[in-house]
Formats: sequence, C-alpha cells, structure tokens
Amino acid sequence: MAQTALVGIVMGSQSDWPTMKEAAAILEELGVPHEARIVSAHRTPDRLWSYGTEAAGRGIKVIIAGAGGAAHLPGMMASKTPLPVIGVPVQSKALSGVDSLYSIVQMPRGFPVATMAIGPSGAANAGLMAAQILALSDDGLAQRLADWRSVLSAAIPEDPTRD
Ligand code: RP5
Repeated sequence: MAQTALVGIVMGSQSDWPTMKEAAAILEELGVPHEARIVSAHRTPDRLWSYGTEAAGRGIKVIIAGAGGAAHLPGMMASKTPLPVIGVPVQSKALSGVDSLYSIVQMPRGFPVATMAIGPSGAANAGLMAAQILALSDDGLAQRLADWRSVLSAAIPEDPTRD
C-alpha cells in the first residue's frame, strides 16, 4: 500500500513542474512520502479551497507551493490551512521571477509563507526545509538529512580548478 503523503507539493501550472520537480526529487531521495498536484489560485480556485481545507485532515504535515507571475497560490493556501506553507517563486519570462518573489514574500501579518529563492534552487531548498521540519519528530529522517549534508560537503573541493 502506498504510504500516506506527508508533504504536499502544489503548483499553479504544468509549466511549473520543471522547477517543482526539484522539491520532489529531494523528498524522494530522503524517503519522505509526498504528492504533487496542479492547483491554480486563479484558474482552479475551488481546487485550491478544497486542497487547503482538507490537507491537514488527510495527514499532510507541510505544503510546498510554487507559482510564477502574480503568484497568489502560496499565500492563499496559507490562509486556508494551519499547516506550514513553503513558497517557491517560479522564474517568470517577463520579469525573471522577481514578480513571483514579491507576490509570495510580502505576506501581511498573520499568515506567513516561508519563501525560498527564485527557481530550481528554491524548489530544492523547499524540499530540504520540509524534510527538516518533519525531522524534528523523526530521528531516522534526521539521520538521513545529516548524511545528505555530509555527502554534499564532501563533494566540494577545497582547491579550485584553474583553467
Ligand atoms: C502561474 O502562471 C503559474 O504558476 C505559472 O508559473 C504561470 C504561467 O502559467 P502557464 O501560462 O504556463 O500555465 O499561475
């Protein structure tokens, strides 16, 4: 039987997947059960409403929400769920994702969104942040995260290659 998802990855469009797959890849690597859904604040507002209302009851613990342009999805999701919401600004064509970043990061007092960097690095960090939150109550995951960090550190050479 498939494990119940602990992290919900939502995105405004299929076109966000090349960015948001980085979050899914990290969670996969760390063995964190997750799901991915297209939930648009503008095009499918009813889906947003029901996802936000039902996520906690279904066993989701953290939501990662990525969107680009007028990126209302993370903030609206935060208003509909008591779960922590991690926002990923997707790089837009017109304004390179600065529009996405500003749309997500400037939440009014009361409904926070933990906002990551623009683009794929931000999505990967969202996966790591979600795992770190879950690791507070999961020693096995905490160890896998520590190992993951050790591998990353060990892969960084001390001496630069001089071409
Ligand atoms: C946003 O509009 C999505 O999150 C996406 O980043 C952006 C463009 O969407 P598409 O026109 O590619 O579907 O809602």
